[in-house]
Amino acid sequence: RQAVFQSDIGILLEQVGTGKESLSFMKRRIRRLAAQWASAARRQDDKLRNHRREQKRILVHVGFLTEESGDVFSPKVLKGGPLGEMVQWADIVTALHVLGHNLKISVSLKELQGFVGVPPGRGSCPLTGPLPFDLIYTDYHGLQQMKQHMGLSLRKHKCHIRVIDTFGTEPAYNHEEYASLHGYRTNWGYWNLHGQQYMTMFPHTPDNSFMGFVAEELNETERLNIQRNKVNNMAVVYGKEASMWKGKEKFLATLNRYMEIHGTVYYESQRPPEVPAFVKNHGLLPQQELQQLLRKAKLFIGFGFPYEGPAPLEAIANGCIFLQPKFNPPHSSHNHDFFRGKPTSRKVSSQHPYAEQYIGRPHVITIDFNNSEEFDSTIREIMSINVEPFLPYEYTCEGMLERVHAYIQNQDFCSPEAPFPPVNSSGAWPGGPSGPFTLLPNSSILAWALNASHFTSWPPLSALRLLASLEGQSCVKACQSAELICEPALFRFINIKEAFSALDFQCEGVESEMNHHYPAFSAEHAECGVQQDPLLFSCAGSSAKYQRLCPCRDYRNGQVALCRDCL
Ligand code: U2F
Repeated sequence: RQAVFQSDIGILLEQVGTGKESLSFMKRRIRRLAAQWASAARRQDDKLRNHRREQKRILVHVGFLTEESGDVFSPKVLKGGPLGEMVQWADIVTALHVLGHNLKISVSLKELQGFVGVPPGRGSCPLTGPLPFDLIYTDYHGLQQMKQHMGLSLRKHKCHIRVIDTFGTEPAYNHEEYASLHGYRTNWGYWNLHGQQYMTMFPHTPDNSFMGFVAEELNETERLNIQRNKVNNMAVVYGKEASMWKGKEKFLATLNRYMEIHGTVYYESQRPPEVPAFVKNHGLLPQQELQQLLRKAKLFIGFGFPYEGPAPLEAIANGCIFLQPKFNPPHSSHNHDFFRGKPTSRKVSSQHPYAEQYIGRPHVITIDFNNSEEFDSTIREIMSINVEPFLPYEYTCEGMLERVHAYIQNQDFCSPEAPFPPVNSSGAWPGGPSGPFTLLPNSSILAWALNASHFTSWPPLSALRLLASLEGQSCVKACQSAELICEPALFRFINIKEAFSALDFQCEGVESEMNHHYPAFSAEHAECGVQQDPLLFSCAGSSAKYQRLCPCRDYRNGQVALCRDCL
Protein backbone atom coordinates (compact mmCIF):
# COMPACT_ATOMS: atom_id res chain seq x y z
CA ARG A 1 0.00 0.00 0.00
CA GLN A 2 1.19 3.48 -0.89
CA ALA A 3 1.62 5.84 2.07
CA VAL A 4 -0.32 9.11 1.88
CA PHE A 5 0.91 12.32 3.53
CA GLN A 6 -1.32 13.40 6.41
CA SER A 7 -1.30 16.81 8.04
CA ASP A 8 -4.07 16.35 10.58
CA ILE A 9 -2.37 15.68 13.90
CA GLY A 10 -5.52 14.85 15.91
CA ILE A 11 -4.91 11.10 15.99
CA LEU A 12 -1.23 11.55 16.71
CA LEU A 13 -1.96 13.66 19.79
CA GLU A 14 -4.28 10.96 21.10
CA GLN A 15 -1.67 8.31 20.49
CA VAL A 16 0.96 10.17 22.46
CA GLY A 17 -1.25 9.80 25.54
CA THR A 18 -1.34 11.61 28.85
CA GLY A 19 -0.28 11.39 32.46
CA LYS A 20 3.33 12.57 32.32
CA GLU A 21 4.89 15.99 32.06
CA SER A 22 7.16 14.68 29.29
CA LEU A 23 4.15 13.67 27.19
CA SER A 24 2.50 17.06 27.74
CA PHE A 25 5.73 18.77 26.64
CA MET A 26 5.82 16.65 23.49
CA LYS A 27 2.18 17.37 22.71
CA ARG A 28 2.63 21.11 23.14
CA ARG A 29 5.54 20.91 20.71
CA ILE A 30 3.59 18.83 18.19
CA ARG A 31 0.70 21.30 18.28
CA ARG A 32 2.95 24.33 17.99
CA LEU A 33 4.80 22.97 14.96
CA ALA A 34 1.77 21.43 13.23
CA ALA A 35 1.41 24.18 10.61
CA GLN A 36 5.10 24.04 9.78
CA TRP A 37 4.92 20.25 9.31
CA ALA A 38 1.81 20.61 7.16
CA SER A 39 3.39 23.00 4.70
CA ALA A 40 6.54 20.88 4.55
CA ALA A 41 4.33 17.85 3.82
CA ARG A 42 2.75 19.66 0.87
CA ARG A 43 6.15 20.42 -0.61
CA GLN A 44 7.50 16.90 -0.10
CA ASP A 45 4.29 15.44 -1.51
CA ASP A 46 4.93 17.36 -4.72
CA LYS A 47 8.55 16.27 -4.86
CA LEU A 48 7.92 12.62 -4.09
CA ARG A 49 4.81 12.19 -6.25
CA ASN A 50 6.48 9.66 -8.51
CA HIS A 51 8.34 7.77 -5.82
CA ARG A 52 7.41 4.44 -4.35
CA ARG A 53 6.31 5.13 -0.79
CA GLU A 54 5.20 1.92 0.79
CA GLN A 55 3.14 2.32 3.94
CA LYS A 56 4.91 0.62 6.86
CA ARG A 57 3.56 -0.69 10.14
CA ILE A 58 5.68 1.13 12.70
CA LEU A 59 5.97 0.76 16.46
CA VAL A 60 7.59 3.55 18.46
CA HIS A 61 8.56 2.38 21.95
CA VAL A 62 10.11 5.19 23.99
CA GLY A 63 12.05 3.17 26.56
CA PHE A 64 13.46 6.01 28.66
CA LEU A 65 9.94 7.28 29.42
CA THR A 66 8.70 3.96 30.81
CA GLU A 67 8.24 3.51 34.56
CA GLU A 68 10.09 0.21 34.21
CA SER A 69 13.29 2.04 33.28
CA GLY A 70 12.84 4.50 36.15
CA ASP A 71 11.70 7.44 33.99
CA VAL A 72 14.07 9.97 35.53
CA PHE A 73 13.38 12.57 32.83
CA SER A 74 9.64 13.23 33.18
CA PRO A 75 9.77 14.72 36.72
CA LYS A 76 12.46 17.17 35.56
CA VAL A 77 10.65 18.57 32.54
CA LEU A 78 9.55 21.67 34.45
CA LYS A 79 12.73 21.86 36.52
CA GLY A 80 15.47 22.47 33.99
CA GLY A 81 16.16 18.79 33.18
CA PRO A 82 17.08 17.56 29.71
CA LEU A 83 14.47 18.25 27.05
CA GLY A 84 16.54 17.46 23.96
CA GLU A 85 15.44 13.84 23.90
CA MET A 86 11.76 14.85 24.19
CA VAL A 87 12.19 17.37 21.40
CA GLN A 88 13.60 14.62 19.19
CA TRP A 89 10.97 11.96 19.98
CA ALA A 90 8.16 14.48 19.42
CA ASP A 91 9.64 15.25 15.99
CA ILE A 92 10.22 11.59 15.13
CA VAL A 93 6.63 10.55 15.80
CA THR A 94 5.38 13.61 13.92
CA ALA A 95 7.56 12.85 10.89
CA LEU A 96 6.41 9.20 10.80
CA HIS A 97 2.79 10.27 11.17
CA VAL A 98 2.99 12.99 8.52
CA LEU A 99 4.69 10.58 6.09
CA GLY A 100 1.51 8.52 6.38
CA HIS A 101 2.72 5.36 8.06
CA ASN A 102 0.65 3.15 10.28
CA LEU A 103 1.92 4.15 13.69
CA LYS A 104 1.61 2.77 17.23
CA ILE A 105 3.24 4.51 20.19
CA SER A 106 4.15 2.88 23.48
CA VAL A 107 5.58 4.42 26.65
CA SER A 108 5.12 1.44 28.98
CA LEU A 109 5.97 -2.21 29.08
CA LYS A 110 2.30 -3.12 29.09
CA GLU A 111 1.64 -1.21 25.89
CA LEU A 112 4.73 -2.74 24.31
CA GLN A 113 3.56 -6.25 25.13
CA GLY A 114 0.07 -5.49 23.88
CA PHE A 115 1.36 -4.19 20.56
CA VAL A 116 3.81 -7.00 19.82
CA GLY A 117 1.33 -9.65 20.88
CA VAL A 118 2.93 -11.07 24.02
CA PRO A 119 0.03 -12.21 26.24
CA PRO A 120 -0.31 -10.06 29.40
CA GLY A 121 1.03 -11.65 32.57
CA ARG A 122 3.46 -13.78 30.61
CA GLY A 123 6.18 -11.20 30.67
CA SER A 124 9.14 -13.22 29.56
CA CYS A 125 7.24 -15.45 27.17
CA PRO A 126 8.85 -15.09 23.76
CA LEU A 127 6.88 -13.78 20.84
CA THR A 128 6.33 -16.85 18.70
CA GLY A 129 4.27 -15.58 15.78
CA PRO A 130 5.39 -13.14 13.11
CA LEU A 131 6.26 -9.63 14.20
CA PRO A 132 3.26 -7.39 13.50
CA PHE A 133 5.56 -4.46 12.57
CA ASP A 134 7.92 -3.62 9.72
CA LEU A 135 9.91 -1.19 11.84
CA ILE A 136 10.40 -0.57 15.54
CA TYR A 137 11.94 2.69 16.74
CA THR A 138 13.17 2.51 20.31
CA ASP A 139 16.16 3.46 22.47
CA TYR A 140 18.71 1.52 24.53
CA HIS A 141 16.28 1.20 27.45
CA GLY A 142 13.59 -0.09 25.11
CA LEU A 143 15.99 -2.55 23.54
CA GLN A 144 16.78 -4.00 26.96
CA GLN A 145 13.08 -4.32 27.71
CA MET A 146 12.45 -6.07 24.42
CA LYS A 147 15.24 -8.49 25.13
CA GLN A 148 13.79 -9.30 28.52
CA HIS A 149 10.21 -9.50 27.43
CA MET A 150 10.38 -10.83 23.91
CA GLY A 151 12.98 -13.41 24.84
CA LEU A 152 14.91 -15.18 22.16
CA SER A 153 12.74 -13.94 19.35
CA LEU A 154 14.45 -10.54 19.51
CA ARG A 155 17.37 -12.09 17.64
CA LYS A 156 15.04 -13.07 14.83
CA HIS A 157 13.41 -9.65 14.60
CA LYS A 158 16.47 -7.53 15.26
CA CYS A 159 16.81 -6.27 11.69
CA HIS A 160 13.53 -4.33 12.05
CA ILE A 161 14.79 -2.31 14.99
CA ARG A 162 16.12 1.24 14.94
CA VAL A 163 17.72 2.64 18.08
CA ILE A 164 17.47 6.36 18.77
CA ASP A 165 20.84 7.02 20.31
CA THR A 166 21.65 10.65 21.07
CA PHE A 167 25.45 10.54 21.07
CA GLY A 168 26.04 7.57 18.78
CA THR A 169 27.53 4.07 18.95
CA GLU A 170 30.70 3.13 17.13
CA PRO A 171 31.05 -0.31 15.50
CA ALA A 172 33.89 -1.44 17.79
CA TYR A 173 31.59 -0.94 20.80
CA ASN A 174 28.56 -2.50 19.12
CA HIS A 175 30.23 -5.82 18.36
CA GLU A 176 29.84 -7.92 21.47
CA GLU A 177 32.76 -10.30 21.05
CA TYR A 178 35.14 -7.67 19.68
CA ALA A 179 34.19 -5.13 22.35
CA SER A 180 34.84 -7.67 25.11
CA LEU A 181 38.18 -8.74 23.68
CA HIS A 182 39.53 -5.29 22.89
CA GLY A 183 38.34 -3.10 25.76
CA TYR A 184 35.33 -1.48 24.09
CA ARG A 185 32.75 -2.97 26.43
CA THR A 186 30.40 -0.38 28.00
CA ASN A 187 27.04 -0.32 29.72
CA TRP A 188 25.27 0.42 26.48
CA GLY A 189 26.87 -1.17 23.43
CA TYR A 190 27.29 -4.82 22.38
CA TRP A 191 23.96 -5.38 20.63
CA ASN A 192 25.50 -6.59 17.36
CA LEU A 193 23.25 -4.41 15.25
CA HIS A 194 24.31 -2.80 11.99
CA GLY A 195 25.90 0.53 12.85
CA GLN A 196 23.31 2.32 10.77
CA GLN A 197 20.48 0.92 12.86
CA TYR A 198 21.55 3.44 15.49
CA MET A 199 20.13 6.87 14.76
CA THR A 200 21.65 10.00 16.26
CA MET A 201 20.59 13.53 17.09
CA PHE A 202 23.35 15.16 15.03
CA PRO A 203 25.41 13.67 12.18
CA HIS A 204 28.16 12.69 14.64
CA THR A 205 29.60 9.73 12.76
CA PRO A 206 28.42 8.30 9.45
CA ASP A 207 28.69 4.84 11.05
CA ASN A 208 25.26 5.64 12.44
CA SER A 209 22.26 7.08 10.63
CA PHE A 210 21.49 10.70 11.29
CA MET A 211 17.90 11.07 12.51
CA GLY A 212 17.93 14.64 13.84
CA PHE A 213 14.96 16.80 14.83
CA VAL A 214 13.60 20.13 13.63
CA ALA A 215 13.77 23.78 14.63
CA GLU A 216 11.33 26.58 13.97
CA GLU A 217 11.30 28.11 10.54
CA LEU A 218 10.56 31.74 9.82
CA ASN A 219 8.41 33.37 7.17
CA GLU A 220 9.46 36.57 5.42
CA THR A 221 7.58 38.87 7.80
CA GLU A 222 9.11 37.19 10.82
CA ARG A 223 12.57 37.52 9.27
CA LEU A 224 12.07 41.22 8.70
CA ASN A 225 10.71 41.74 12.19
CA ILE A 226 13.65 39.93 13.71
CA GLN A 227 16.10 42.11 11.86
CA ARG A 228 14.23 45.21 12.90
CA ASN A 229 13.95 44.25 16.58
CA LYS A 230 17.39 42.80 17.30
CA VAL A 231 18.95 44.30 20.39
CA ASN A 232 22.68 44.53 19.78
CA ASN A 233 23.68 44.36 23.40
CA MET A 234 21.39 41.57 24.56
CA ALA A 235 22.78 38.14 25.39
CA VAL A 236 21.02 34.93 26.46
CA VAL A 237 23.00 32.31 28.36
CA TYR A 238 22.65 28.64 27.31
CA GLY A 239 21.82 26.61 30.39
CA LYS A 240 18.48 26.04 32.08
CA GLU A 241 19.94 24.42 35.18
CA ALA A 242 21.87 26.45 37.76
CA SER A 243 24.79 23.97 37.84
CA MET A 244 25.57 24.88 34.22
CA TRP A 245 26.49 28.40 35.43
CA LYS A 246 28.80 27.26 38.20
CA GLY A 247 32.28 28.75 38.09
CA LYS A 248 31.45 31.07 35.18
CA GLU A 249 31.44 34.33 37.18
CA LYS A 250 34.50 35.70 35.39
CA PHE A 251 33.02 35.31 31.90
CA LEU A 252 29.69 36.66 33.05
CA ALA A 253 31.35 39.72 34.55
CA THR A 254 33.26 40.43 31.32
CA LEU A 255 30.16 39.92 29.24
CA ASN A 256 28.22 42.18 31.57
CA ARG A 257 30.58 45.04 30.75
CA TYR A 258 29.17 45.08 27.23
CA MET A 259 25.80 43.40 27.23
CA GLU A 260 22.60 42.92 29.15
CA ILE A 261 22.54 39.26 30.18
CA HIS A 262 19.40 37.14 30.23
CA GLY A 263 18.96 33.62 31.54
CA THR A 264 16.25 30.96 31.60
CA VAL A 265 17.37 29.11 34.70
CA TYR A 266 14.90 27.07 36.65
CA TYR A 267 14.47 28.18 40.27
CA GLU A 268 12.11 27.33 43.08
CA SER A 269 11.70 30.46 45.16
CA GLN A 270 15.01 32.31 45.20
CA ARG A 271 17.58 33.23 42.60
CA PRO A 272 20.08 30.36 42.42
CA PRO A 273 23.46 31.49 43.86
CA GLU A 274 25.23 30.50 40.63
CA VAL A 275 23.32 33.19 38.73
CA PRO A 276 24.71 36.70 39.48
CA ALA A 277 22.33 39.50 40.42
CA PHE A 278 23.06 41.47 37.23
CA VAL A 279 21.51 38.66 35.15
CA LYS A 280 17.87 39.00 34.23
CA ASN A 281 16.63 35.50 34.92
CA HIS A 282 13.26 34.61 33.38
CA GLY A 283 13.06 31.16 34.95
CA LEU A 284 12.52 28.16 32.73
CA LEU A 285 10.38 29.32 29.82
CA PRO A 286 7.92 27.46 27.62
CA GLN A 287 9.61 26.77 24.26
CA GLN A 288 7.55 29.39 22.52
CA GLU A 289 8.58 32.15 24.93
CA LEU A 290 12.22 31.12 24.67
CA GLN A 291 11.90 31.65 20.90
CA GLN A 292 10.62 35.18 21.50
CA LEU A 293 13.58 35.96 23.73
CA LEU A 294 15.99 34.57 21.14
CA ARG A 295 14.42 36.74 18.46
CA LYS A 296 15.47 39.85 20.34
CA ALA A 297 18.88 38.66 21.50
CA LYS A 298 22.07 39.13 19.52
CA LEU A 299 24.17 36.57 21.33
CA PHE A 300 23.50 33.07 22.65
CA ILE A 301 26.44 32.02 24.77
CA GLY A 302 27.34 28.53 25.98
CA PHE A 303 29.74 27.80 28.83
CA GLY A 304 30.51 24.18 27.91
CA PHE A 305 27.48 22.23 29.10
CA PRO A 306 24.99 20.85 28.02
CA TYR A 307 26.70 19.16 25.12
CA GLU A 308 25.15 18.95 21.68
CA GLY A 309 21.60 20.05 22.44
CA PRO A 310 18.91 21.58 20.22
CA ALA A 311 18.95 25.08 21.72
CA PRO A 312 21.92 26.50 19.71
CA LEU A 313 20.16 25.60 16.45
CA GLU A 314 17.03 27.37 17.68
CA ALA A 315 19.09 30.43 18.59
CA ILE A 316 20.85 30.53 15.21
CA ALA A 317 17.51 30.03 13.45
CA ASN A 318 16.29 33.12 15.27
CA GLY A 319 19.22 35.24 14.18
CA CYS A 320 21.51 34.95 17.21
CA ILE A 321 25.22 34.40 17.03
CA PHE A 322 26.20 31.33 19.06
CA LEU A 323 29.44 31.79 20.99
CA GLN A 324 30.91 28.65 22.52
CA PRO A 325 34.12 27.32 24.06
CA LYS A 326 36.57 25.23 22.11
CA PHE A 327 37.69 22.11 24.00
CA ASN A 328 41.42 21.58 23.91
CA PRO A 329 41.99 18.69 24.42
CA PRO A 330 38.63 17.53 23.11
CA HIS A 331 36.19 15.87 25.52
CA SER A 332 35.42 12.18 25.08
CA SER A 333 34.54 8.99 26.93
CA HIS A 334 38.22 8.66 27.79
CA ASN A 335 38.58 11.94 29.68
CA HIS A 336 35.14 13.27 30.71
CA ASP A 337 32.62 11.91 33.15
CA PHE A 338 29.60 12.83 31.08
CA PHE A 339 30.76 10.70 28.14
CA ARG A 340 32.34 7.94 30.23
CA GLY A 341 30.62 4.62 29.51
CA LYS A 342 29.03 5.89 26.30
CA PRO A 343 29.75 3.52 23.39
CA THR A 344 31.91 5.91 21.40
CA SER A 345 35.45 7.33 21.39
CA ARG A 346 34.31 10.36 19.42
CA LYS A 347 36.27 13.50 20.24
CA VAL A 348 34.00 16.41 21.04
CA SER A 349 35.93 19.49 19.97
CA SER A 350 33.59 22.12 21.43
CA GLN A 351 30.27 22.35 23.24
CA HIS A 352 28.48 21.88 19.93
CA PRO A 353 30.69 20.38 17.21
CA TYR A 354 27.85 20.36 14.66
CA ALA A 355 27.43 24.12 15.06
CA GLU A 356 31.19 24.55 14.86
CA GLN A 357 31.83 22.34 11.83
CA TYR A 358 28.64 22.43 9.78
CA ILE A 359 27.54 26.01 10.41
CA GLY A 360 30.52 28.08 11.54
CA ARG A 361 31.04 31.81 11.16
CA PRO A 362 29.34 34.25 11.16
CA HIS A 363 26.55 32.31 12.95
CA VAL A 364 28.81 30.29 15.22
CA ILE A 365 32.02 31.44 16.85
CA THR A 366 34.13 28.89 18.69
CA ILE A 367 37.02 30.24 20.76
CA ASP A 368 39.30 29.48 23.68
CA PHE A 369 37.40 31.04 26.60
CA ASN A 370 40.55 31.10 28.71
CA ASN A 371 42.10 33.66 26.42
CA SER A 372 40.47 36.72 27.99
CA GLU A 373 41.66 39.10 25.30
CA GLU A 374 40.10 36.98 22.57
CA PHE A 375 36.93 36.57 24.61
CA ASP A 376 36.65 40.30 25.10
CA SER A 377 37.30 41.24 21.49
CA THR A 378 34.89 38.56 20.22
CA ILE A 379 32.06 40.04 22.29
CA ARG A 380 32.77 43.44 20.78
CA GLU A 381 32.90 41.94 17.31
CA ILE A 382 29.56 40.20 17.83
CA MET A 383 27.93 43.49 18.78
CA SER A 384 29.12 45.08 15.59
CA ILE A 385 28.21 42.46 12.97
CA ASN A 386 24.84 41.66 11.47
CA VAL A 387 23.79 38.10 10.82
CA GLU A 388 20.68 36.67 9.24
CA PRO A 389 18.65 33.87 10.79
CA PHE A 390 19.91 30.54 9.49
CA LEU A 391 18.67 26.95 9.68
CA PRO A 392 20.40 24.10 7.83
CA TYR A 393 17.96 22.33 5.48
CA GLU A 394 18.45 19.01 7.33
CA TYR A 395 16.90 20.60 10.44
CA THR A 396 13.79 21.89 8.65
CA CYS A 397 10.59 19.82 8.62
CA GLU A 398 10.99 19.29 4.90
CA GLY A 399 14.57 18.11 5.32
CA MET A 400 13.60 15.71 8.08
CA LEU A 401 10.68 14.30 6.07
CA GLU A 402 12.94 13.79 3.07
CA ARG A 403 15.60 12.01 5.11
CA VAL A 404 13.25 9.79 7.12
CA HIS A 405 11.38 8.89 3.92
CA ALA A 406 14.66 7.87 2.27
CA TYR A 407 15.69 5.70 5.23
CA ILE A 408 12.33 3.98 5.50
CA GLN A 409 12.12 3.12 1.83
CA ASN A 410 15.77 2.20 1.25
CA GLN A 411 17.56 0.99 4.37
CA ASP A 412 17.25 -2.76 4.60
CA PHE A 413 19.02 -4.75 7.30
CA CYS A 414 16.84 -7.85 6.87
CA SER A 415 17.59 -9.18 3.37
CA PRO A 416 20.81 -11.12 2.99
CA GLU A 417 23.34 -9.14 0.95
CA ALA A 418 24.39 -10.43 -2.44
CA PRO A 419 27.93 -11.83 -2.12
CA PHE A 420 30.70 -9.55 -3.25
CA PRO A 421 32.89 -9.97 -5.27
CA PRO A 422 30.46 -11.68 -7.62
CA VAL A 423 32.36 -14.83 -8.53
CA ASN A 424 30.64 -17.06 -11.06
CA SER A 425 30.52 -20.85 -10.99
CA SER A 426 34.02 -21.20 -12.45
CA GLY A 427 35.43 -19.03 -9.64
CA ALA A 428 36.22 -16.08 -11.94
CA TRP A 429 34.74 -12.59 -11.87
CA PRO A 430 32.19 -11.87 -14.53
CA GLY A 431 33.78 -9.47 -17.03
CA GLY A 432 37.33 -10.83 -16.89
CA PRO A 433 40.27 -10.64 -14.50
CA SER A 434 39.80 -7.01 -13.44
CA GLY A 435 36.32 -7.80 -12.29
CA PRO A 436 33.34 -5.59 -12.82
CA PHE A 437 35.22 -2.33 -12.26
CA THR A 438 36.76 0.29 -14.41
CA LEU A 439 39.25 2.27 -12.38
CA LEU A 440 39.44 5.93 -13.18
CA PRO A 441 42.50 7.53 -11.59
CA ASN A 442 41.86 11.04 -10.45
CA SER A 443 44.74 12.24 -8.28
CA SER A 444 44.47 10.17 -5.11
CA ILE A 445 40.76 9.58 -5.50
CA LEU A 446 39.63 6.75 -7.68
CA ALA A 447 36.14 6.66 -9.00
CA TRP A 448 34.96 3.11 -9.31
CA ALA A 449 32.55 2.81 -12.15
CA LEU A 450 30.66 -0.41 -11.92
CA ASN A 451 29.44 -2.04 -15.06
CA ALA A 452 27.62 -4.88 -13.37
CA SER A 453 24.12 -3.62 -12.88
CA HIS A 454 23.00 -6.47 -10.63
CA PHE A 455 24.39 -4.73 -7.56
CA THR A 456 21.61 -3.01 -5.84
CA SER A 457 22.86 -1.06 -2.93
CA TRP A 458 21.75 2.05 -1.11
CA PRO A 459 23.40 4.49 -1.41
CA PRO A 460 23.96 3.36 -4.99
CA LEU A 461 27.38 2.10 -5.95
CA SER A 462 27.72 4.95 -8.43
CA ALA A 463 28.24 7.25 -5.43
CA LEU A 464 31.35 5.39 -4.28
CA ARG A 465 34.72 7.18 -4.25
CA LEU A 466 37.60 5.10 -2.96
CA LEU A 467 40.20 6.89 -0.88
CA ALA A 468 43.17 5.95 1.30
CA SER A 469 43.50 7.67 4.65
CA LEU A 470 46.79 8.89 6.05
CA GLU A 471 48.36 6.82 8.80
CA GLY A 472 46.49 7.50 12.02
CA GLN A 473 43.59 9.09 10.19
CA SER A 474 40.01 7.79 10.33
CA CYS A 475 37.82 7.42 7.28
CA VAL A 476 35.56 10.11 8.74
CA LYS A 477 38.46 12.57 8.44
CA ALA A 478 39.89 11.18 5.18
CA CYS A 479 36.59 11.57 3.33
CA GLN A 480 35.98 14.95 4.94
CA SER A 481 39.28 16.27 3.65
CA ALA A 482 38.11 15.47 0.11
CA GLU A 483 34.76 17.18 0.79
CA LEU A 484 33.05 13.81 0.81
CA ILE A 485 31.55 11.70 3.56
CA CYS A 486 32.40 8.17 4.66
CA GLU A 487 29.65 5.70 3.73
CA PRO A 488 29.73 2.46 5.75
CA ALA A 489 27.15 0.76 3.51
CA LEU A 490 29.75 0.80 0.70
CA PHE A 491 32.61 -0.79 2.68
CA ARG A 492 31.76 -4.23 1.40
CA PHE A 493 32.60 -3.20 -2.15
CA ILE A 494 36.13 -2.10 -1.30
CA ASN A 495 36.98 -4.92 1.08
CA ILE A 496 38.84 -6.77 -1.71
CA LYS A 497 42.43 -7.16 -2.92
CA GLU A 498 41.70 -5.18 -6.09
CA ALA A 499 40.97 -2.09 -4.03
CA PHE A 500 44.50 -2.16 -2.60
CA SER A 501 46.10 -2.34 -6.03
CA ALA A 502 43.81 0.40 -7.29
CA LEU A 503 45.37 2.63 -4.63
CA ASP A 504 48.88 1.42 -5.49
CA PHE A 505 49.42 -0.47 -2.26
CA GLN A 506 51.73 -3.42 -2.86
CA CYS A 507 50.61 -6.23 -0.58
CA GLU A 508 53.30 -8.67 0.51
CA GLY A 509 50.59 -10.60 2.24
CA VAL A 510 46.85 -10.35 2.66
CA GLU A 511 45.24 -11.24 5.95
CA SER A 512 41.61 -11.45 6.84
CA GLU A 513 40.82 -10.52 10.41
CA MET A 514 38.24 -9.06 12.75
CA ASN A 515 39.67 -5.58 13.13
CA HIS A 516 37.64 -2.38 13.07
CA HIS A 517 40.40 -0.61 11.10
CA TYR A 518 40.16 -3.02 8.19
CA PRO A 519 40.29 -2.83 5.22
CA ALA A 520 43.66 -1.16 5.80
CA PHE A 521 47.30 -1.19 4.71
CA SER A 522 50.17 -1.50 7.12
CA ALA A 523 53.29 0.09 5.62
CA GLU A 524 55.59 -1.46 8.20
CA HIS A 525 54.87 -5.02 7.07
CA ALA A 526 53.56 -4.19 3.60
CA GLU A 527 50.52 -6.11 4.68
CA CYS A 528 46.98 -5.68 3.43
CA GLY A 529 44.18 -6.43 5.86
CA VAL A 530 40.65 -7.21 4.81
CA GLN A 531 37.72 -7.21 7.17
CA GLN A 532 36.30 -10.53 8.22
CA ASP A 533 33.14 -9.34 9.93
CA PRO A 534 30.94 -6.77 8.13
CA LEU A 535 29.58 -5.58 11.50
CA LEU A 536 33.03 -4.12 12.18
CA PHE A 537 33.19 -1.89 9.12
CA SER A 538 33.84 1.44 10.80
CA CYS A 539 34.27 4.97 9.49
CA ALA A 540 35.40 6.12 12.93
CA GLY A 541 38.35 3.83 13.66
CA SER A 542 41.90 5.14 13.34
CA SER A 543 45.31 3.78 14.22
CA ALA A 544 48.88 5.00 13.73
CA LYS A 545 49.69 1.56 12.30
CA TYR A 546 47.34 1.75 9.35
CA GLN A 547 46.37 3.61 6.25
CA ARG A 548 42.72 2.81 5.93
CA LEU A 549 40.73 2.14 2.76
CA CYS A 550 37.73 4.43 2.82
CA PRO A 551 34.47 4.28 0.92
CA CYS A 552 33.52 7.93 0.51
CA ARG A 553 30.51 9.42 -1.23
CA ASP A 554 29.12 12.81 -2.14
CA TYR A 555 26.28 14.45 -0.20
CA ARG A 556 23.53 16.93 -0.81
CA ASN A 557 24.00 20.48 0.18
CA GLY A 558 22.36 20.83 3.62
CA GLN A 559 21.42 17.13 3.78
CA VAL A 560 24.56 15.23 4.62
CA ALA A 561 22.68 11.93 5.18
CA LEU A 562 21.80 11.64 1.51
CA CYS A 563 23.98 11.33 -1.57
CA ARG A 564 23.00 13.13 -4.76
CA ASP A 565 21.50 10.00 -6.30
CA CYS A 566 20.00 8.74 -3.05
CA LEU A 567 16.42 9.84 -3.67
C1 U2F B 1 20.95 18.30 25.64
O1 U2F B 1 19.73 18.38 26.33
P1 U2F B 1 19.12 19.72 26.83
O2 U2F B 1 17.69 19.55 27.12
O3 U2F B 1 19.97 20.20 27.96
O4 U2F B 1 19.26 20.65 25.53
P2 U2F B 1 18.99 22.17 25.32
O5 U2F B 1 19.70 22.48 24.07
O6 U2F B 1 19.26 22.96 26.55
O7 U2F B 1 17.43 22.36 25.12
C2 U2F B 1 16.46 21.44 24.80
C3 U2F B 1 15.18 22.21 24.60
O8 U2F B 1 14.83 22.93 25.77
C4 U2F B 1 14.05 24.04 25.39
C5 U2F B 1 14.69 24.50 24.09
C6 U2F B 1 15.25 23.22 23.48
O9 U2F B 1 14.47 22.75 22.40
O10 U2F B 1 13.70 25.12 23.30
N1 U2F B 1 14.04 25.07 26.43
C7 U2F B 1 12.86 25.49 26.90
O11 U2F B 1 11.81 25.02 26.53
N2 U2F B 1 12.82 26.51 27.87
C8 U2F B 1 13.96 27.08 28.30
O12 U2F B 1 13.87 27.97 29.12
C9 U2F B 1 15.20 26.62 27.81
C10 U2F B 1 15.21 25.60 26.86
C11 U2F B 1 20.84 17.21 24.65
F1 U2F B 1 19.80 17.48 23.80
C12 U2F B 1 20.61 15.92 25.31
O13 U2F B 1 20.60 14.93 24.36
C13 U2F B 1 21.72 15.66 26.33
O14 U2F B 1 21.39 14.55 27.11
C14 U2F B 1 21.92 16.88 27.24
C15 U2F B 1 23.21 16.76 28.01
O15 U2F B 1 24.32 16.96 27.17
O16 U2F B 1 22.03 18.05 26.49
